[in-house]
Amino acid sequence: MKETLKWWQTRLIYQIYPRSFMDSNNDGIGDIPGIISKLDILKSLGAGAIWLSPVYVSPDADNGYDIADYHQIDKRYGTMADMEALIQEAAKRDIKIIMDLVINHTSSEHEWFQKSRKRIEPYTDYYIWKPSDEKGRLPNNWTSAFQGSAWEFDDERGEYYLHLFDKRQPDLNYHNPLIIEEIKNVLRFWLDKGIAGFRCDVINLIYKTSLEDGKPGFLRGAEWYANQEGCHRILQELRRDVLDSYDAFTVGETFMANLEDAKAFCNKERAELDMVFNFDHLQVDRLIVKYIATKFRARKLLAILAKWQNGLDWNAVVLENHDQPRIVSHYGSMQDWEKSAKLLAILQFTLRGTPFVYQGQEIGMSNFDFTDMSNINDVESLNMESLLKKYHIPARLRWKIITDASRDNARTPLQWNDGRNAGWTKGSPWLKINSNYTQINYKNEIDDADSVFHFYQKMIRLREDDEDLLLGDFNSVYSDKSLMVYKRGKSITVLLNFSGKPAKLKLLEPLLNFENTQIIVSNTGRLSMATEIEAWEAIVLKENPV
Ligand code: TEU
Ligand code: CA
Repeated sequence: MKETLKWWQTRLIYQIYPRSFMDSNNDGIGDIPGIISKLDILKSLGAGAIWLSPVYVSPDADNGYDIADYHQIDKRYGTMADMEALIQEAAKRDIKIIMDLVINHTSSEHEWFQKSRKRIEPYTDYYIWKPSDEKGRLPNNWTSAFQGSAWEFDDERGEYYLHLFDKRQPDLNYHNPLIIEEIKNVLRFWLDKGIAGFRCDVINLIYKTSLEDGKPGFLRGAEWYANQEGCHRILQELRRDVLDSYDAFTVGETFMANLEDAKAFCNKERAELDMVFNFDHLQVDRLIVKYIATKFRARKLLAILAKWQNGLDWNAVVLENHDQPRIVSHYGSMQDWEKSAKLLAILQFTLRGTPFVYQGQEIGMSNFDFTDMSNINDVESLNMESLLKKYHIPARLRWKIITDASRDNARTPLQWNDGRNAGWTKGSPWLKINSNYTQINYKNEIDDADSVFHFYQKMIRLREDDEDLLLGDFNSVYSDKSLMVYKRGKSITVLLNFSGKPAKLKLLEPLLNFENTQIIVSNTGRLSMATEIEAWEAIVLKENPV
């Protein structure tokens, strides 16, 4: 069975946010040589592939997710020679490189946009332009994911253009066949350099079927641009004409896709994407939008996990990325930092699918300890702050809303040691370093055999070696407010207590039989089952072979 799996099913994929990973030349911005200098550590962790967030030329309105040139490396990250060295050095260690493909939009500084606004052919229709009517009204009521209208008026062209994200990120026009050819060239360019595939940014939003008004709601217009038939057709074309010839891997970031949409994107016969990211399980403690908090419930988390685990043949298993809060701050507890970080590792590596670990997750990095708005860089948070101000929301409430949800929580520099600037730079870091770096850092954890880092290392190997963890089906057994139990395949049972209080296992006795099982891993060093599970305890049991 295991032999028939693809490399992207067995390996751990490690996400690097280059800006914050490691600064090699002390200019305060992480860079490619910095990544190369740490490849051995990533190898020892168990990384089989690296997904690199954007390193292309960018004016950084959205930290690289606004690309001004798809064929060049931004100077701050290094040179094309550095990038080629990274691909080679990674290959020497049997680590594959996956690039971030941001093709829903470009930067407004991209040459295509600069020419499009001047109506220079063939760029005139590269973007989605609309004249205003005689009353100067917006073309429709769509809203941007980064607050406000999705339309911006361009004085030079005298028309509005669409931007689903920041106004410095104009959306490309996928009704224009020239765009699809341009994108094919981008794919070929990078695949020819030896990369293994792409993480495709908001890929399910690229095709706008119509520009009619959207229904009332949070993100207005989504019914006309999310998960459209036109998007599926384009993905099939990219796969057939380019990706298949390189046997390239793709994972789609499909924000606003439900299970049915995801099934279509991942269906083998349709040949579109290999897997998709879904984030429903990271919204258990949120109401409608990420800014409105509610109580965490293990019962709800298990229901969502079960739906996706059983609904798709293969999942991308993710607890963190550069847009999400740190998982130990989110679903764990800083009071029980080490135990809860290890519990979350057990959760991640006992689910079915490809695990993605985001830089710093493996040492239990936590949310940023911001002190005021001047610490914040994230364009989404800055736009949110202006919007909240416009509606006269009091400063304290604004602060709470922003610090809880800011994407900068996950973007602070990686904590390498307890020295100055966490050993990350000798210069001045682009974003403040979390002050807990004296405790939480790579150096401490490498030296400590019981650390969160070594626990991740162990879980990564365990998942690769155990056939049921890798391939077994997923079955929910029990859940309540804070306790969750599930099985993988015939032999594995996982018990997790998401709470600072111990819990009785009595209720579970009729459901589970602990006889003839052994504990293969726990975050407390437990040797045998009892009638209670400790606070934040996590246990993996395996049935003995008969
Ligand atoms: O993210 C898209 C996306 O879903 C988030 O930005 C989302 O709107 C936000 O996190 C909700 O709070 C991708 C990238 O991962 C993100 O960093 C980019 O800003 C965005 O696309 C635009 O390229
Ligand atoms: Ca640098």
